[in-house]
Amino acid sequence: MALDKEMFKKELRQRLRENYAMELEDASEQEIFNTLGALVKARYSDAWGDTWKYYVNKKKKQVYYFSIEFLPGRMLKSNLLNLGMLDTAREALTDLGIDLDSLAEVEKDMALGNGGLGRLASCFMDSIASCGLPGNGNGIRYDYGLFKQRFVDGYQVELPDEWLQGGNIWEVRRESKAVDVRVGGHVYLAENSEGKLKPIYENERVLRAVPYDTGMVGFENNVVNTLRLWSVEIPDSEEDKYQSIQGRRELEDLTAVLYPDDSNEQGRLIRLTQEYFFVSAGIQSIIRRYKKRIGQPISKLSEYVSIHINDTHPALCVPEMMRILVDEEELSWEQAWDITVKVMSYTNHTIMAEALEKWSIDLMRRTLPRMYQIMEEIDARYVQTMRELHPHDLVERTRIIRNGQVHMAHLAIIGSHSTNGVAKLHSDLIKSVVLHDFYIIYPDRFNNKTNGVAQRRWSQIVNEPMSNVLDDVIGKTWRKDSGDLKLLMNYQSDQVVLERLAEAKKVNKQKLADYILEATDINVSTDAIFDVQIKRLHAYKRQLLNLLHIIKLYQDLKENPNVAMQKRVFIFGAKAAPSYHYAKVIIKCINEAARLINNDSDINDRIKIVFLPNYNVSLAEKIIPAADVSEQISLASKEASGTSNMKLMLNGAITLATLDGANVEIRDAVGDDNIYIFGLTEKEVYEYYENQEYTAQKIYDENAVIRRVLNAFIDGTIPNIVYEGREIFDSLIKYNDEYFLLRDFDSYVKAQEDIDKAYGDRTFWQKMSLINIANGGRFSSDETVRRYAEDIWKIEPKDSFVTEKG
Ligand code: GL4
Repeated sequence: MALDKEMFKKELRQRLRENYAMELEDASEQEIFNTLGALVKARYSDAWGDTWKYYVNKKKKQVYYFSIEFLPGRMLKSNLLNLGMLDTAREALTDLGIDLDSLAEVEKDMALGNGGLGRLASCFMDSIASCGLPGNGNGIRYDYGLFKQRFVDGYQVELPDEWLQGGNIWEVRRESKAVDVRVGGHVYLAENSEGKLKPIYENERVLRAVPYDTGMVGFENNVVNTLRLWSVEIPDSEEDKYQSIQGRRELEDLTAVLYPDDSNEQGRLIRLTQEYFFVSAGIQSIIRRYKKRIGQPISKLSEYVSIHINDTHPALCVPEMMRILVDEEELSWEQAWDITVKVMSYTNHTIMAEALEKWSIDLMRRTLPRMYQIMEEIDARYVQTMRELHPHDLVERTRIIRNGQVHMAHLAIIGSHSTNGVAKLHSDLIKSVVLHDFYIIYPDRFNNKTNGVAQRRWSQIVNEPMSNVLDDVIGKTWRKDSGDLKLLMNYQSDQVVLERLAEAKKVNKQKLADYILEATDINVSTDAIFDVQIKRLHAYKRQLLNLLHIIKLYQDLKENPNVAMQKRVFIFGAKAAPSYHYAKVIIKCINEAARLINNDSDINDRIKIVFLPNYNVSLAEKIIPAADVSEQISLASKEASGTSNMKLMLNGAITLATLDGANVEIRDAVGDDNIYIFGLTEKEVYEYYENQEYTAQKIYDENAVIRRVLNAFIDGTIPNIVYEGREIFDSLIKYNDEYFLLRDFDSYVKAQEDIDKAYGDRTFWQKMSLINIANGGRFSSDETVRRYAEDIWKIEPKDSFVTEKG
C-alpha cells in the first residue's frame, strides 16, 4: 500500500522510538537517517523476496554480473525515487522541520570502485532492475572504499575511507549462504576408489566468504534484484591456525581495501587472491542455488545462468567454472568446456596496454595451484585445436600462457562466447588493433555495446530545477522513458522555454558556487562559464592540456588586460592513484596555478581555477547539473568510452571534445553544430605511431605561444613548482609528449575561442544546450542493458506482475 504523508511521519516517529527509544526532536541526524533508511528498506523487502521467488518459480534465466568494483554512491534518494516515494518523503520531512537534501548528505558514499568502470557497473544494476531483467551483481565488500583525497600545500594526500563507520543501512548479512574458498598449498591428481582422477589438496588455506546482499530497487516496477558482495572471515575449522592477531589481520586484510588504481595494476599477491576469492564464492553460490532451486541437470546450466566478466579482473570465472564442473560435478572436460563458453561473456574496458592484466606463472602457481593446472590444460587444448586452423605465430601470440605470464584477457576471450567493447570506436579498435589476432580467430564473438548512464539518477535526482521545467514543457513521460526527451526538440526556438532552462542552470550554478565557497574559500560568479573536467587523473585524459590553455589565457590577460573574453571558472575534480607519480605532479601544478591566478588582482576574477578535492559520485552530482562546458579531451583512441560525457550533455552542458570513445556518438546525436570538436583523429594518431615522425621539440621551437606557456613551468611564472614544473616540461619536450598535447594545442585553443564567442550569444548557447538535453536519452543504460540482455545474456524481462502484498 502506498504510504501517504501522514502515515510516513507516524511511521518515522514510531520507528525512532522502537529503535532508539527517542523522540524525533532529540534524535541526531545519523539516527534519523538510519531510521528513514530502515523505513525505506521495509517498503521494498516484500518485493525483494517476491522477485526472487518469481525468478525461481518461473525458472527464469538470470545473469550474474561479476565486477571487482561497484560504485553506487548514495542510495537514499535513488531508492525513494524508484519506490515512488520521493515527493511524499520530502513533504513529510519538511513538515517535521527536516530538509531531505541535507539529511541525504549523512549517507556515506558507497565507493567500492575507482571510476568509470565501477560506476558503469552500478548504472547497470539500476537499469537491470528497472527494466525488470533477472540480474544480480557479484563483487567484494571492501571495508575501506576508494581513499579520501585532501590537498596539503597543493599536493594530494590520501586518507582511508571508513564508509562503514556509521553502519550500512542497506545491506543484509547472509550467514547461511557463506561458502569456503581454498587458496595456496599444493594440488596433485590421484585416482579415487572408482578409478577417477581427482585433485588432492595439501596445506591449502580455507577462507570463509560471507555474502552481504543489497537490494537493487527497480523504477516503479516492484522488481528488486540483488547485489551480492563478499567479505572474508576465518572458518571455524581453521580457528586454531589463526591464533595470533597478526595472522588474523593478514587474512582479514584480503577484503579490507580496494586497489586504488583503475588501469595500471601491479601484479600483487593480495589482488590476485581478491580476484579468485569473489569469483570462487560467486560461482559456488550460483551452482549451489541452481542445484537446489532449479533442479535441472548440471548439463543444462547455460539455459538458466549467464555470467558476465566485467573487464579481466573476474576472468578466473573460466577456470573456476571448469573446476566445479570437472572436479566436483564430474563432467567430461569437453562437456564442461562447452557449458563454460556458453555461460561466460566478457567486456573489454580499455586499450591501455598497461591495464591488460597479466600474472607471472610463478605467482599464479603458488597462489592458486588448481586454477593454474586448469589454465594450462585450457591453453594446451587451445593450441591443439587452433594449430590446425591458423598459422603458428598467430596461435602463439594468442595463447593464455606465454612468456612466463598468464594473460587474463586471452583467458576471458577464449573462455567465453562474447567479447564487447564499450563504444563504437573502441569496439572497432579492439577488432582492428588491440585484439586483432583474436578477431581473426573468433570473428563472431566480437560486438559493441556503447555505455549508458542511469538517467533517473543523473537527471531527475541530481537536477530538480531542470526536471521541473521539462515536466511543464514536454509532460512527465520522459521520467520513465528518457527517449521522450526528444520532444524537447520542438522548443528549440521557443524563447520562453530557453529562458526557463537557463534559469534552472543558474540555480544549479549558484548551488555549486555556494559549495565551492564553503569547500575552498573561493568566490565564483555564476555569470562565468563553468568549464568542467571531472574524471580520474591520467596522462591520456590530458588534464594538462586544459592547464596549458589556462596558462595561455593568463598570459594573454597579463599582457593585455583589455582582451575581450567571457569570465570563466575552470573546475577540476580528479583523484590520482597513490603510486602514479606523474598524475600527482599534474595535481600539484594545477593547484599552484590556481593559487597564482585566483589571487592575481590583474586578473580580476576573469578566470578562476577551482580544484575540488575528493571527487566522488556525490560531488559529481553537485557539479554536473551546474556545468556549461564538458571537457572530454583525451587523445583520440585512448578513452574507451567515457560516461561523464553522457551525464554532462544530459544536463545541458556543451561538449568540447576529441573524436574519442563515446564522444563520436555524442556528436552523431547532437550534430556538428552543437558540439566543439578538435584535435587529431584516431587514424592520425596511428599514422604518427607508424611513421614515428612526431617531434615535440620542433613544435616548441616554432610556436611562440606554446613556448611561452611551457616556459611558465620552469621560469618561476608559476611559483612553488621547481621540481614539478621541470618534470612537466621534460615530459613534453625531452620525452617527446607521449599524448600529443602540443600537436593538439592550437586546435584546442581555437575551439575554446569559438566557445567563448558562442557563450556571448545567449540564445544561441541556450539552443545548443537544449539540443544536448533533448538528445541525451540515447545514452540511457536502460537501453544498453537491454542490448546486453537480448544479444549476449539471452535473458528476458519479467512479465509485469504485482507483488503478493500489492
Ligand atoms: C574504463 C574506461 O577508461 C572508460 O572510458 C569507460 O567509460 C569505463 C566504462 O566502460 O571503463 N576502463 C577502465 S579500466 N576504467 C574506466 O573507467
